[in-house]
Amino acid sequence: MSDRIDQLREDFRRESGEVTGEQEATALRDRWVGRKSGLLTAEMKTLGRLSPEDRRLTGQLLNHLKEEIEQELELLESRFAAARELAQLASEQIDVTLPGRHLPAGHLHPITLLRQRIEDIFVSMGYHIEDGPEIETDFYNFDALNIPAIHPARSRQDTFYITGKLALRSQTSTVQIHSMQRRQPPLRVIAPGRVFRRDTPDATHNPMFYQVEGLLVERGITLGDLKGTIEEFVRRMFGPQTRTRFRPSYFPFVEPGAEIDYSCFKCGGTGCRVCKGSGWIEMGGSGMVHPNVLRGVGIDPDEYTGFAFGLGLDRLCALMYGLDDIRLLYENDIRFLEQFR
Ligand code: 2NL
Repeated sequence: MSDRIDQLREDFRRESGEVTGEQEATALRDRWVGRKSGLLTAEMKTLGRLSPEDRRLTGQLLNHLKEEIEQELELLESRFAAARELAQLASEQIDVTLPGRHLPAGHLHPITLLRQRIEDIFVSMGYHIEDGPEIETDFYNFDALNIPAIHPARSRQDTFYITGKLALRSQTSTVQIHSMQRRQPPLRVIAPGRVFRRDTPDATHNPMFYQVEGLLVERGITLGDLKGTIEEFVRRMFGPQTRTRFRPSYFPFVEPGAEIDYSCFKCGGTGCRVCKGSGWIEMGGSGMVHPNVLRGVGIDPDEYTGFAFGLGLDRLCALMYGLDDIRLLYENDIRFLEQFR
């Protein structure tokens, strides 16, 4: 009997030595220790036919062989399972040092960047940002602003008319006229937007450009409030050392009116290429809102006073970024725009 068991052992060893893969190992397990038709299982079932003496001895030998076989099968299976795992890991390996894929993302236009900086400063001083139509009646564009019927700004030479009464707005004051009609003072409004004037395009002119206008109407407002507000604005915009200068000027919608200059952000006032040697840069116009303008929107100029100002973004943008031609801002040349990323 023990010869037979030795033979079985030898057979198993030979067969296990020929196994080359996981499936073959499983087949080997079925063939030898499978519950139904395993060779060893069948051998165990013959034990019942033996004498108690032989059964004990043969049983021991068979159990011993079974343990050997189980051990060997487990060894084979774990070896192939480990190999499979390694192969899978190798196939799923990723190189974490590879550079990422570049996702192209957009960015803001330089005029937008500038507009947002200005808006942030005035919002922090309590102003609301307001918007309005780019096509206006001549009431909002001219009459409400105290611009005389014969004023050259009304001419077909200077303004883009659509019909006799409708035109592309030539300043965003139109938005502020709407604001004053809609709401009662106290009022603090910023009106950024596009405006249109019939200019021949050149390095410093474009028939469409961007403006920010501001308007404050409250009780007891004076020219001092205008100067203080503008001084605060230019310091926040160009740095705390920036000085401001007001030159008397005339606009039909204010009285008195003034042009605002600020000390050059490049040279600080000593004179350079940016300020053309003068030390000063023109910012825009301003003044105390004309009583006729207030009356026109139903505000009593004896009860309320206010100031207003307007500044252009295009030339400011060109100065700040060193552009020699404002038309660059509208050509949408990607090589130009990408520099503001
Ligand atoms: C300029 C001139 C200015 C205003 C704009 C204004 C608006 C209202 C009433 C009174 Cl609703 N005034 N705006 C005042 C003075 C000057 O701008 O040269 N802008 C670039």
